Amino acid sequence: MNDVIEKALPFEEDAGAADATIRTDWTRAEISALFDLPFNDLLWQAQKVHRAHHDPNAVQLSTLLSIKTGGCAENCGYCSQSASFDTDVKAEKLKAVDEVLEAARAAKASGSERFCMGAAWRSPKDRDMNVIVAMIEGVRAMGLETCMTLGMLSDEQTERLAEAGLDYYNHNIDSSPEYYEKVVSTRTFDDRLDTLARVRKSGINVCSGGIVGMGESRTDRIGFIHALATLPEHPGSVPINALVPIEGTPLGDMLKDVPAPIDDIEFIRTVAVARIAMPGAVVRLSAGRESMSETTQALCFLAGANSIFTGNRLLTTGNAGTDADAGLFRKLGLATSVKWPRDRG
Ligand code: SAM
Ligand code: DTB
Ligand code: SF4
Repeated sequence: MNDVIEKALPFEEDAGAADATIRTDWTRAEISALFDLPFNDLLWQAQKVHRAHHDPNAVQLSTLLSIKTGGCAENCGYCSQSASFDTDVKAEKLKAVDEVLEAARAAKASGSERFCMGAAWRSPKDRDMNVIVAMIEGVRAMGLETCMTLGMLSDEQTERLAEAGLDYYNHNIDSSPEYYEKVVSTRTFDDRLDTLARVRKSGINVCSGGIVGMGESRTDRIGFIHALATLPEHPGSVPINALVPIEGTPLGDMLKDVPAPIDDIEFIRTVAVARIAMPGAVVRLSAGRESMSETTQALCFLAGANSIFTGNRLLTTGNAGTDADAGLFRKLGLATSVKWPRDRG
């Protein structure tokens, strides 16, 4: 093992139980060395870290609902919902609270533990906040964890979400700081960090991750994990999306003739490195599962992913579907009821 790799590992190579120390002082060289490990060693280290912090045979189910679709003022190059691109998605109004609560009830009945609500906004309007708060309170009252993703937040808006009892706020950094500016020009990487800082300060759990397969390089994937793992606190959950290429978006059009914008093994490596760098986080295998083989998904779970979005839809695109997920979980002997370390005594 070379010096850089050895230094990158937060535990002894042959340790029986991994010393999966939580650190926020990772260097890019250390993250890079993890990516460079032989695949079997990387998965072994990821599995050791995973088992030190999480139930190894449980994967949390979340359900996603678009509460406000399309017409977004931002120009994220991957997104079907930007008003800047000509896609099949039409702009809609903010959904009514009852409709959202109905969907949450169905999600709970199908076994989901977390209900995530997404809006195609640059940032919420203050006039929408009462409706948003009513959605959070209604979903919480059903005993579901709540997550919202509404774009950039002001201090006041963040406080209102915290007072309403919001459990998680999703706000992705999406890629490395360097690649981010190639993908979006209507806001900056620092804008994203500012909202994340507000959320963290308010006590709401941070959910932040990004997208792999946007044409970025390995160096960008290193920068992406490094940026997350060196935040003042690791996000409580880290969604790793595989790009869903959408016709009419700059990235969808650029990558439409590329058979596999991200190699499966490189995707699994990214999940494993996220697991090792952020041992306590719930790593969510998010968009892109519809076109992922069962084998790739199984290897992602082995690499430390322990949450998925279930159901037939994400925000505007299809998803693997509840039946397919139930079949896969049966084959893998996975439980959906997550026992976190604090519950295991
Ligand atoms: N407007 C809010 C925002 O951008 O923060 C919330 C909704 S936005 C759709 C949430 C996240 O979904 C994005 O940050 C991105 O990581 C992911 N996403 C959007 N379109 C995607 C696609 N085509 N493929 C994979 N992930 C995607
Ligand atoms: C996240 O990281 N992935 C989810 C959730 N956060 C909001 C969104 C995935 C969207 C996939 C494309 C679509 O359905 O429009
Ligand atoms: Fe808007 Fe979010 Fe889509 Fe960007 S990712 S265009 S902010 S909905």
